[in-house]
Amino acid sequence: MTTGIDAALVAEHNAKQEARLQADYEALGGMLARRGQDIEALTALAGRFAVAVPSWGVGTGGTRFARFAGRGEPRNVFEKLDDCAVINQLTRATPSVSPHFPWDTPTDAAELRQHADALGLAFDAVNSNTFQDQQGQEHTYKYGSLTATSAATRAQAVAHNIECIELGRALGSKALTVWVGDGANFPGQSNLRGALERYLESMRGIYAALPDDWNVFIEHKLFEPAFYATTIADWGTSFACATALGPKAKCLVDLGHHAPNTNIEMIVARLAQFGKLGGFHFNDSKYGDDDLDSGSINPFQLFLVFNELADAALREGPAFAPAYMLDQSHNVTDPVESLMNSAVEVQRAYVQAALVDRAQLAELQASNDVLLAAQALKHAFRTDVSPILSMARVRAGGAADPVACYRSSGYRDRVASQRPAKAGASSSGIV
Ligand code: RM4
Ligand code: MN
Ligand code: MN
Repeated sequence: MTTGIDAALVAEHNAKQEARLQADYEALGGMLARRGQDIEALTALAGRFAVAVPSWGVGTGGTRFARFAGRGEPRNVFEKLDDCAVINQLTRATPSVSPHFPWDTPTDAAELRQHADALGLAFDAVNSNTFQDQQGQEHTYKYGSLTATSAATRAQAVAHNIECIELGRALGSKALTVWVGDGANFPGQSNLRGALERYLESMRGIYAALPDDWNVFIEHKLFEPAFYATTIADWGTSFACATALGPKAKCLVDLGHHAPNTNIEMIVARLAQFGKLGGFHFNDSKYGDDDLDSGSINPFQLFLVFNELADAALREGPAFAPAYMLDQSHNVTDPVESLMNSAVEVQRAYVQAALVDRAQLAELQASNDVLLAAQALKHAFRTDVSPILSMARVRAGGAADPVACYRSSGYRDRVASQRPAKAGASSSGIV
């Protein structure tokens, strides 16, 4: 087992940053106090924020053209968890991991859970995979899985999802995320309505296997790998299916799964209003399902999503708790660095949204003061809350500057020597 980063090294890093952080924190605290805001309350809020890390994100990703392997990539789910633990150790914002089966299927689930426990990690939603064939699989998913015209293929896909629920139970998870690439590449290839009817029938089989305290998250995506018509392409279809299935079915919003310029925050508001917002896959995108680092392209959009979430939390009360997960592919950066940075960017949007004076905004909206209402949001978005995020981390035992601390630890060099590259490892694809 790879041990994380030496606590003494983190303490030394924080000691070096202490004077600067204290000065920045006091300056920001003074500025916020003049606006009637309490920095301590915001720091406590930041400390309560958590987003799950995708197990598949700690390996170097790739595209359908190529994959350029990274150094010291985790070779199995245990090593993936070791890397996830480092992300949480330094950010204190990622206490859980979302696993993907069969990529992460352990031979012994109890052993995996023990490993996670020892690292201080829990498991968030489990993900099924019927978008690629696995070795020894009887029926191909080439023409679809939950929507396949072949009943045997559909049954196999349903059985896989039920196995994921069983595994998830053993790991302490409480939700299954279902994303399928099913759809058509040509007009005429598939009966559009028939495919959705088959999807619903398959999902009913999966839904029936959910334990009482579980949810199933339906993840929509506009296109890819189906380029003409994707069966679950949009939030409307996702919402209709979640409604048809029942209260345990909810919608999952992956920020990269929409057409460019889609108003994602409005989708969030709609799903929250009708009680179907299950969770998020955070990432960023310029064109499509780019899986870029959260906040790297459009941080204002991320802020606006959290602005809707803050509004929903106020209206719905403590029962409103969508699952926050990252879903990214790191092709040219160190995945640990990208995931740490991304967790902090999502946390940043969460804290910035809390800066919005909702009562004042409601008044501005009621009096149609368009300019000041827009400025109320911009004002919050422009506030640099970095000292709050750093202080929350340091107080929780994390690092003032996670990437700097990680680099000085030499973790990547250490795992590179412990994890020699696997001969014949995949040269393309997302994992
Ligand atoms: C998909 C989708 C799913 C993820 C796979 C790996 O595009 O975002 O959430 O499980 O990629
Ligand atoms: Mn996703
Ligand atoms: Mn995706």
